[in-house]
This record gives sequence, C-alpha cells and structure tokens, in this order.
Amino acid sequence: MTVMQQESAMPHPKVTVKEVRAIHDLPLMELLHRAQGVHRKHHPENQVQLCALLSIKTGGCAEDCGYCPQSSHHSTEVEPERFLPVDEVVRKARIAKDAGSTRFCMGAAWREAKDGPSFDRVIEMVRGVGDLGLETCMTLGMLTDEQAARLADAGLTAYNHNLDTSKEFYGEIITTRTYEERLATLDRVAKNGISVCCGGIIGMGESINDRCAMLATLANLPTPPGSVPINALVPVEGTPLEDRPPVDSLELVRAIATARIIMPTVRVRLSAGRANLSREAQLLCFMAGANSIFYGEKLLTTGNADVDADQALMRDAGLTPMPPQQSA
Ligand code: SAM
Ligand code: DTB
Ligand code: SF4
Repeated sequence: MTVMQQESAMPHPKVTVKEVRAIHDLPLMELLHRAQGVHRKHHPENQVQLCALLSIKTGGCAEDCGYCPQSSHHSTEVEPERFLPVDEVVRKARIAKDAGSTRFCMGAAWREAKDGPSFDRVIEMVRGVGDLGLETCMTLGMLTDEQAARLADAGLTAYNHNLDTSKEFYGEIITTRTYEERLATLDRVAKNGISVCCGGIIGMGESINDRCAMLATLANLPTPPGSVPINALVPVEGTPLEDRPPVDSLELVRAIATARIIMPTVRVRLSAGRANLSREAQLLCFMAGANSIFYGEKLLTTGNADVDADQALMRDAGLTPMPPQQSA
C-alpha cells in the first residue's frame, strides 16, 4: 500500500475529552495494538523523521513559562546570547543535513516575533536553510498575520507553537499570555498555508484528564497539525518545575499512542526528555506511533539523546530515516 510521505493537515473525526480518555486508559497492549494498526495504515513502516534543533536566540525571554530555562523570570544557568547571524545558521543546517537530518527547526526565546531587521533575518534563514533541501521549522512565539504570510512566502514548511497543556491547567504554568492568544497564532499560521507543529509537555503536575484534554484540543483544531511534538518535562534547576519527578515512561507511551489514534496522519514527535529514556522505552514510543525525533547533541539549551546511541538504536531496530517532504 502507498502511504503518504507529506506532512499535511488531514481532517480527522472530532473527539471529546471523554472519548480520548477512554482510548488513553485502554489496557496497554490493546492501546499499543490499536496505535500500531493506525500507524501502519497511514505512514511508511519503520521510518523515523530526524529533525535537528538550533536555538537562534537563546535566553532572556519575557514570558514566564514555568518549565522553561530561557525565561527571564527564573534564575537558571542559561545566559542570554546574541541573535545568530544567517551564515552561522545555514552552516549549522548544512552540518545537520550531512549528519542525516531532513528537517531543521530553529527556535527563538521570544514572546513574539518583532518586525524590522530581526524578522528580515529570520526570513533569510528560512530561505537559506530551505535552499539546502531541508524542511524548515521556526518557533518564534506569537506571530501577526503579516509575519505568517512572509514566512509562508519564504517557503517555511512548518511553524511550531505548542499549547503545552490543557486550557484548564495552562494558568498554573504560564501567566504572561493566554491560551486564546496561542490559538490565534496557530490560526494565522494555518490560514497562511504553513503546516502547524503543535504539541505539549507531560510531567508538569497536570492530571491525566489534562493530557487528554490537550490532545482533544489538538485533534479538534480547525486545521489539524501536521506534526505533534510530545515533550516529557526536562526539569531544569532554577525553574519553578525543577523538582518535578521524572515522567513515567509508560505514561509517555500512553500519551503518544493516544495522539496517534486520534490524529492518524500527523507526525508524532518524541521530543524533549528522550535522553532519559531507555532504548526499550523509546522503542515502545515508536511502536505507539512516534515517527519523528530530535536528532543531534543538543535541544535548545539542554542535552539530547546521544547521536551514537541513536544510530545504534535505529540500526538494531531496523528503523530508517524518513526522506524530506517534497516541496509543492
Ligand atoms: N519561545 C517560543 C515559544 O514558546 O513558542 C519558542 C521556543 S519554546 C522553548 C518551544 C517549546 O519548548 C515550548 O512550547 C515547550 O513546549 C518546550 N519546552 C521548553 N522547555 C522545556 C522543558 N524544560 N521540558 C520540555 N519541553 C520544554
Ligand atoms: C518542542 O516541542 N520541543 C522543542 C521544540 N519544540 C522547539 C524544544 C524542547 C526544549 C527543551 C528544553 C531546552 O533544551 O531548552
Ligand atoms: Fe519564552 Fe518560549 Fe521559554 Fe516560554 S517557552 S519562556 S515563550 S522561550
């Protein structure tokens, strides 16, 4: 059977939180079996997308996201750094491509993208990285409609903007912007034809119902996401969430499998927190329908899984890198 390679938003049935919870709470083998069935129907088997991640502007962010080491509201070891020049970003993208990544994700510690020379620079980065034949993803905080249009025009593949958690729990984690503002940016991204990359974090003290509510909100977005990053909290010293206990890997597996079942066509990205998972736990996540990872030594400010270990895992499990999406 031919299965789609494209990251495109495909409509899927709307779901209620109760329905999502019923799926989430299935006996684990049943949940995995169903998720694997959905995965095989909609995605090439045994393929994992390798995404490189680069922080193009680190630290000093005005938002107060409780999990984030880059917020200026918390005192962490992260020092604000300069906004990287375009040539340095393109050079790093080329290295990532040579190492096997097919998507290059660029993140800035901004509350929102500012117009002027800095946005012009962002646009040049999108063009420069896109010219290498890589999928491009930016995450810059809130966007205006005009900025989204400019990113689309530059050929940006995807824009990452996470809901992070349920609408109900959100206020416990972030007070400097609202859930509605987040949704409005996602809407602008989608309306300008950019693939929406939107997911969240588990392990911040939210309930299972909060996780299911977040997944339901993602599945019910007017334009469904093309990719859904599922992050396990990386507790960072100096943040309000520094003492959160590690996420139970089976809880992560359940969240991924549930996402796969209710959003059959999306790429589900096993994102932050992978460095703390055993090989077996990661394989369960792949079995549950994860088909994308961040590949490379660093996430934005924290460490990622080891590249040699990732290569060994892929080899031993017979997983191959997913080719980049063909541009239209
Ligand atoms: N400033 C932009 C924004 O918030 O949209 C872009 C960068 S921000 C660091 C991107 C995402 O990284 C956040 O939405 C959050 O889901 C994730 N993230 C940040 N810190 C994390 C942590 N300590 N553990 C897990 N995920 C984290
Ligand atoms: C996402 O959902 N996870 C990535 C990416 N989108 C930008 C970021 C993870 C950051 C983890 C903490 C850090 O390294 O600063
Ligand atoms: Fe800023 Fe993004 Fe970190 Fe929030 S998650 S503090 S918006 S960099």
